[in-house]
Amino acid sequence: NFDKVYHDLLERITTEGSFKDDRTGTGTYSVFGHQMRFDLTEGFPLLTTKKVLFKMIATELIWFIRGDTNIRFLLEYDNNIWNEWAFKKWVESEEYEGPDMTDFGRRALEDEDFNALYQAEMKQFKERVLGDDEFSRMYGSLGNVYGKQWRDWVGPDGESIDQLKNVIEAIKTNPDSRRHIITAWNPAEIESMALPPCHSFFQFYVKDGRLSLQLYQRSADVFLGVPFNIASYSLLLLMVAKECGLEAGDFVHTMGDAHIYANHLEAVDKQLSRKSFEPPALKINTDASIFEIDYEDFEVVDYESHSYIKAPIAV
Ligand code: UFP
Repeated sequence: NFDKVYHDLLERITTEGSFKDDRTGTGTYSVFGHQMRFDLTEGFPLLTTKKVLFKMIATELIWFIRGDTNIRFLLEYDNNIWNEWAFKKWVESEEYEGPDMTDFGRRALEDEDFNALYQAEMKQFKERVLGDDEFSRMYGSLGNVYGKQWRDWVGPDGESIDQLKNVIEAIKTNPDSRRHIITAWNPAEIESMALPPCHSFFQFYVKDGRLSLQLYQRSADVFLGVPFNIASYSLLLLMVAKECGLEAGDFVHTMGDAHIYANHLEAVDKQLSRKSFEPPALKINTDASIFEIDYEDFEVVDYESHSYIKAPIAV
């Protein structure tokens, strides 16, 4: 049961986790080192004890696969998950002349008047990224985040390395290899990223016609981020398996700092009190290559879930 694997992690952190300060100033309960395993022959691990928005996950993954690092593509699908990071770069830039947005994440939660101001500023920002090419190039871009590293890692002589393409080729021609690795953690470019990669490094493994994938996630916001990360990498595994003519096996999710933000504890209790449903299935209705699959080609079949649970994101 996929939900149980996740609930076990929530329970482990709420019982064993120790309080730890963090970069955002929110405070977390945290454990170091945890592993979950999802057998994709049993279904698609979209959690059912709260509603998880598949569209956000799928459009973000397609964005990574295409090597895109500008939030414009996401905004075109009404996907707002990366907005805060781009917005942060904008309001901290020389060019920004609007009201002071320092610490906007926390202040928007605490101060209604400020929140109204922030919402208006964010709305304008999104409109400009969507409508103004020059502005979008400057401020819609998140720097050298996942898509860039997966598809266009720049080597020591300026050459471009397409990790995703290389790994797919290697899985096809040399399935037993122990080097099927993609890394987004590029130490030379951490400075130029809006957010250093959380899901940093992953490896594929082929056995008996099945492809498995293990992810190392250095930092895991277990309530808000992890349900997305599970579905995202499971979807990637399904896509790569299809591309290579293999069945999908296990998604293995290994975490470093696995934490629950102090202001998510109530939401966690609520989710833990819910009973799970059967997991949905995921269909890819196209024979297009992994590099051309569109959001519209995916179909989530029989997804029954409890309602969405809202919780503040720590920026
Ligand atoms: N985070 C996730 N998953 C993601 C993502 C971010 O859990 O896919 F992009 C969380 C982890 C952490 C915060 O709470 O975002 C990043 O902060 P830091 O860089 O300080 O670890």
